[in-house]
Amino acid sequence: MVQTVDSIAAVSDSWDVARVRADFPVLHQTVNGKPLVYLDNAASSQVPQVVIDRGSIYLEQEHSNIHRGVHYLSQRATTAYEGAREKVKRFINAREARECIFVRGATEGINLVMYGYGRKFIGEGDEIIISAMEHHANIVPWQMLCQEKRARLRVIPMNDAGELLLDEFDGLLNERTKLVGVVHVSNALGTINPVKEMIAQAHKYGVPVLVDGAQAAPHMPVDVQDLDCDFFVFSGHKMYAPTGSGIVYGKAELLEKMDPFQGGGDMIKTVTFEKTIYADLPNRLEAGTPAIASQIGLGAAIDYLNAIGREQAAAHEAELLRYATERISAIEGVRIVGTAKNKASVLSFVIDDIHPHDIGTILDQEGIAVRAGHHCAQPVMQRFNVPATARASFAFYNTKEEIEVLARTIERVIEIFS
Ligand code: 7TS
Repeated sequence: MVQTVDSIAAVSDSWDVARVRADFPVLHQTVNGKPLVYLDNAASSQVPQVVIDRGSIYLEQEHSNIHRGVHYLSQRATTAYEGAREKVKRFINAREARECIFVRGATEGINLVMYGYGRKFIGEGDEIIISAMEHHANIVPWQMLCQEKRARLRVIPMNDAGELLLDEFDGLLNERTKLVGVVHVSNALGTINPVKEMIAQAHKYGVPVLVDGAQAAPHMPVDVQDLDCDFFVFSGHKMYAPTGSGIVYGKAELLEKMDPFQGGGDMIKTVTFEKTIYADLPNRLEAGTPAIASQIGLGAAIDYLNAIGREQAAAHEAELLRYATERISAIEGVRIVGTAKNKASVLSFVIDDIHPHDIGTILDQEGIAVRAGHHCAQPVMQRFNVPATARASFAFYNTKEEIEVLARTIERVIEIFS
């Protein structure tokens, strides 16, 4: 039977992790003969049945192109797609749905802002500020822009715990600063940055701020009006939706000033060989046929998160992080990378004399999925003087028992190598 969000009872006071796990078919399998322990949620989280079913409904009953058909199926697909945009609007508390632009993910979102806003409003001698803990997705596009425009990239440093130095940030802001790009939650360290304060700091200089919310949107309530951010991007596949879904939120007045990222169908009012008049928001920034099924899935994932209770989910994840930090940092030879006071859902660690890839491989043999590598944040690795880390990242469906399995397997890894 097809599951709908209405059929999911809200999980109340105490977090019923077994109940929530039952919603995720992928979790119930063995890997290398062991029950899967999925702790790579920062790379991609799993998809609940209700989201899978919503995708199937689209493919079985609604599949057609949006915005252009007068026929029944196209109207149903358009209603579902635009309905998903409304859900996103409420999810991040945007003022208007047209401020939510569908993209393939955070990377495409940041590139959209770079092309549409950066290339138009940032020039020679201007400065862009990012932080020392950005994912490559929030570094490379700005480097490309700086190279093209002869602008300068400046970097907010961090301390040994992985916390940004806000006094240094203040010192970097000046009349040449044209944009700040900062990650809300670091994927490599787990640090939750005080983005609201940073945005207020930047706004004193009239500088717009892009927040990379790829690791924040799945784990904490986000209110773009309260943050007063100018742009906010996230990926659906890290928040229980399919790959190919994601959002750039932008304040309407900024999105309206931007050049289109791509030209093509669905983003125009009229086209002649002499001139094209672009469509209004959001269409002018969404050229071509989008990932309709994926974005509808994002809408269903938002419904799911609302149904299970985002705050209780976040509280459970905070407890998992607390428990994992205490248990794993107590193992001799393990060092946690990223010890900020304010952290979310990510535990990066290294073990003396054992390469993280070896740790990841042995954990995999035991059915445990973690990520080992630089996490697309090589400057973070350089800052902490490690080639890579092993990273366990938690979702609300993980359990303390899984963390115990992880901890015991880490102890075995150390034994094997000693
Ligand atoms: N920003 C942050 C903070 C991220 O963690 C990621 C992906 C991205 C941007 C890019 O997102 P995408 O969906 O466009 O690829 N981070 C990770 C990770 O930590 N492991 O795999 C992907």
